[in-house]
Amino acid sequence: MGSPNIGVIMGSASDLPVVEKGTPVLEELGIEFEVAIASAHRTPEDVENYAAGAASRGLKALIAVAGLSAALPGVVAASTTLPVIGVPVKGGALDGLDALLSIAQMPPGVPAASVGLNAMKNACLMAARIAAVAEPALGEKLGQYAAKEAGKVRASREKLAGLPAAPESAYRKA
Ligand code: RP5
Repeated sequence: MGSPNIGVIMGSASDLPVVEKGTPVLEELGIEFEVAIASAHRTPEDVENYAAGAASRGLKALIAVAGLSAALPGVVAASTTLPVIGVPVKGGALDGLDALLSIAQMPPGVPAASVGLNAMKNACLMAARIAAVAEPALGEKLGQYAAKEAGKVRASREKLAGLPAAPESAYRKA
């Protein structure tokens, strides 16, 4: 067990179901990660300390998961120079639109990337791509992962049986 490369911080334990939908891809890629719970509004000092110390602990990218006003990714981004990927959690009165916009609409000078609502797998893959910049072997694994995903799409065309499906040649360069 090496030291974690990726930190996943969530605003509440209620975000765990979203987190657990994505972290298996980090395990599949063999990436060490850690998970944390800290609220930008209820434990702000914990968030700032976690973010400020993340780089010195060897983390390469942070994924911040939050719903409602979703201040967490922005507060994390304000306390580190590591890349921060925000995951807006679907739910609440506005079904997550508030969280999505809160993450995406950061003020200039404090960048936080955002993926789509509950898109934890993409956040994990983006963090993996960031870590792979310094780790070619991980880039290879990401290539293999993409090839596997492409194979699933191609294999799914068999479901078009009985329908006027496009010929396989249609998917190849003329
Ligand atoms: C956010 O408020 C959390 O990330 C969570 O998505 C939402 C609700 O938090 P709880 O009331 O479930 O603790 O800060």
